Amino acid sequence: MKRHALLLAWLALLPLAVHAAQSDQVKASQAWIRLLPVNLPAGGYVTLENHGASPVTVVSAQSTSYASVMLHESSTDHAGNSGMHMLDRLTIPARDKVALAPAGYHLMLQQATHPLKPGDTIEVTLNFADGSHLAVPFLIRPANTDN
Ligand SMILES: [Cu+2]
Repeated sequence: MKRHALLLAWLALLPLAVHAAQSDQVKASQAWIRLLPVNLPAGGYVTLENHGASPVTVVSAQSTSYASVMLHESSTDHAGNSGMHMLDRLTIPARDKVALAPAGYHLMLQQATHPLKPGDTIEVTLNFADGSHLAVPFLIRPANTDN
């Protein structure tokens, strides 16, 4: 009887195993970085579209071109002061999209590991909650780029 219960438990887990990797459900587009002078932290922007039937969650990001990449959200408090805070995850609902854009969600890239100039393309890897990864090319654009 015990063995039967174990088998049932195992079968219940099967649907999870056949789920596509979160990275396979996501299409990244319009990825760019606003390059600021004197090695100031740069904002990274991208539209993430989830084509899957289940939500996907970005838990971190990294790049060989920056020492640190964080998920941030810009916000304005009731007094009108703007600031930003770190997010430890960003979820994209099933069949929906989330835009990382100026004044909202963004990647904060700090300490470039090599000289960068407008027109360059660097790779940023997004890490998902299920352990899958998506490497996204980001175009480096000048500081005065319009949103
Ligand atoms: Cu930020």
